[in-house]
Amino acid sequence: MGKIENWYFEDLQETPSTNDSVLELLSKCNAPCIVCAAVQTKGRGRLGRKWEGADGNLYVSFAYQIPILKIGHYVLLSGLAVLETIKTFAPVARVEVKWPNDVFLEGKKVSGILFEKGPDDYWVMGIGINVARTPQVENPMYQITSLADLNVQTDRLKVLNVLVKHFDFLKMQYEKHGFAFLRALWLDNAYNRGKSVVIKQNGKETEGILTDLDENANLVLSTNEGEKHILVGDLFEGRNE
Ligand code: BT5
Repeated sequence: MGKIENWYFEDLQETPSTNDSVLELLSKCNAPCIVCAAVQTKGRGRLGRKWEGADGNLYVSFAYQIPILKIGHYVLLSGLAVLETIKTFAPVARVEVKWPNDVFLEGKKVSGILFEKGPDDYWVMGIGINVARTPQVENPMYQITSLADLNVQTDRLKVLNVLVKHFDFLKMQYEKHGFAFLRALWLDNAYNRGKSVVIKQNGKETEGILTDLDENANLVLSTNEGEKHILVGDLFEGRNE
């Protein structure tokens, strides 16, 4: 077992899902830890969806303690850490956070994040970043890209080291300045802010202008029926541009 900054760390050859492997490491070290893998065979997304891999991409999971009432804040924080990481490697590209915590590069999905509950106060934050290849995905929900598509030459472990630094820094800033700091940074970098969006959830659609985030990190939409606060769902571009 190695270390990255203050995190215990393991890099595996292959695993079904790093979100499961990090729980095994946590049971051994009983402290915040990170597991990544060169190959992930059964990567998962939200709601039972699949996360597709390709050679050279990053699959990584962090296990750390989060107070239950702050989960929404950490969901945003994780997306911002990935956003800053992608910006480090692609400084002139358009990089945005798409609610709740996808990261888009030039309008296409480059990263997805999955939070799952661990033991006690621990949560698992699983992050996939398309580094070296754009994987084949059947009927993707959004267009997909990778750092390699922008001719960025790097490797998954370099990306991971930068990601850990950004995550640690943002977490420290959040602990010092509170949610207002995250909210401002998130809104400055939000995909489709001020534009029409559709949130799909369980076959239900809500359309409105993406205006804000509330204190609990819910999305605030301005709709024909007034302001709506959205807790979960998938965000798509709206029809009334
Ligand atoms: C996510 O789910 O975007 C969360 C993905 C989290 C993956 C990481 S990898 C490390 C850790 N271990 C795991 O097992 N998981 C985490 P969701 O918002 O539900 O989006 C899933 C959808 O994104 C799929 O249905 C596809 O349409 C699309 N997709 C699948 N693979 C993709 C990829 N590599 N790049 C971009 N989009 C992808």
